[in-house]
Amino acid sequence: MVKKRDKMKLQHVYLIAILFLISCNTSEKKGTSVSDSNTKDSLAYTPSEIKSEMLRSWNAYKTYAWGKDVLLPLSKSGFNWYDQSLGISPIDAYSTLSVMGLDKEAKEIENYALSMNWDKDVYVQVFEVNIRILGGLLAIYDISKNPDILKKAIDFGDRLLPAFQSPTGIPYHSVNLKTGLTSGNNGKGDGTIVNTAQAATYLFEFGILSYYSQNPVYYQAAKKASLAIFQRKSKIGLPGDFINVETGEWTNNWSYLQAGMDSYYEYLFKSNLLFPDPEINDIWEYSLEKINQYYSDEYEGRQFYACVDMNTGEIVKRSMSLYDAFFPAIQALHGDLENAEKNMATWDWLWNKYRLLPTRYLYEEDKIEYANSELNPEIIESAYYLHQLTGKEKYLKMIQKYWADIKDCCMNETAFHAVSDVRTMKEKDYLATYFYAETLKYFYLASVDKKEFNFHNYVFNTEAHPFKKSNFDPSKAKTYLGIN
Ligand code: DMJ
Repeated sequence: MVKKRDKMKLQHVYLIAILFLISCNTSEKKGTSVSDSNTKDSLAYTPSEIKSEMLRSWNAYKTYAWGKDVLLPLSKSGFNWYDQSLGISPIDAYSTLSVMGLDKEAKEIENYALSMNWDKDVYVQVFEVNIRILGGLLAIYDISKNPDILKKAIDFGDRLLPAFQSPTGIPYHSVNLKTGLTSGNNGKGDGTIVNTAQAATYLFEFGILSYYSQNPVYYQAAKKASLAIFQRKSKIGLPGDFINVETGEWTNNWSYLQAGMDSYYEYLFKSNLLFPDPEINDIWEYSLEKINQYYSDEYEGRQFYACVDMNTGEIVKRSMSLYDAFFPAIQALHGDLENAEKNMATWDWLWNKYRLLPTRYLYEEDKIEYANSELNPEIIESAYYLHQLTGKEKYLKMIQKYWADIKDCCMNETAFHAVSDVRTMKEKDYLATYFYAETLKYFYLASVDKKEFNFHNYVFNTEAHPFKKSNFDPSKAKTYLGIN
């Protein structure tokens, strides 16, 4: 079947050929090609289009999955991560509905969050619920200033704290929200083995929770976990990717930017933007140097970041996962635009190969390792940051292309759906909660005016919940977070 987008492209080719025959000299003189302006015009979208797609997808959740964690858009039903629902989609969706000015829908979620009772006898993944539920609740509070929401966030944070009571201070994989017992299973043991992102992606949300509750206990727990990872770096200065939270021994010695380590690095950088902490900032600066020294891999003229051995720095696998597309955003915000732009060009190249990113791709072998795509946000996030920070039109065009491709492959009568293989675009019955929290938010923000949302005034958590910098006074933060 010829895809809609392919048909559009064919029409453009004919149009361009005709225009070229008629007036090739003129277009050469102007220095802009006809194809450029055609592509731009045909792919441009308006904020109201994204807003109405958000509303349509949100209403689909309400119709078919209300009260469940996730919408299954093909079977038109819902799905819970655990035995009981944690309301993950609604809590994740709030900040996007709110930035879009969909206040009635946002208020509905605020009330829903107030009705949640966290005293649930379920083991939850500490990492996942921290970025989505605690991050989501804090975003609701940051925007609504409803003190009862803050109480809900504190209650939730208190229920995560027992996970950090390990001999190393690194949290166990899972914690029971009711009993505080730790356990769970991530497929590698009994909950004592976690990956580095699960170990140390807490500085940001726990910092905000400490700030608003004026109780350093949360930030201090998060900081202890991040320090525990950093202090166990190898002789050449790299952390590994899996660790035993009780013995502090690495159980795997690979090191990379991909899922499993990504947000450890992200939070070393981002938490400093809200809560300057010299100790964490030094660790970030040190880590960035090591990333550039060891992960950076210029291969066949493109900038990649490889998987390396934490002890030798040797490349063990030339692969990229769609999650590490977050890194150009971090590089750009840090001020390294040169590397950010090179890195972004590589992600865009991979997107153009498949018109979506596969979950993992082996660039040396030119082969897909995991072919599914859950409509993840990272590549859009990075293009958005680069557009904001360089002002270059080409990044907006990339975002417009990503939106056109996502509509083409993955929009259905219900909402949107994931795909199980980017080569065949086979539909998958799942709509990740971060599609609401992140993917649609970045598309929307990329298309609105600075007056509506000024990128420079916010810092986003790893789930794209935006926090206004002016809400946090750095001198108060020192006391509230216990920063020396
Ligand atoms: C999100 O849940 C977060 O961004 C997380 O850090 C990893 N990536 C997913 C979306 O791809």
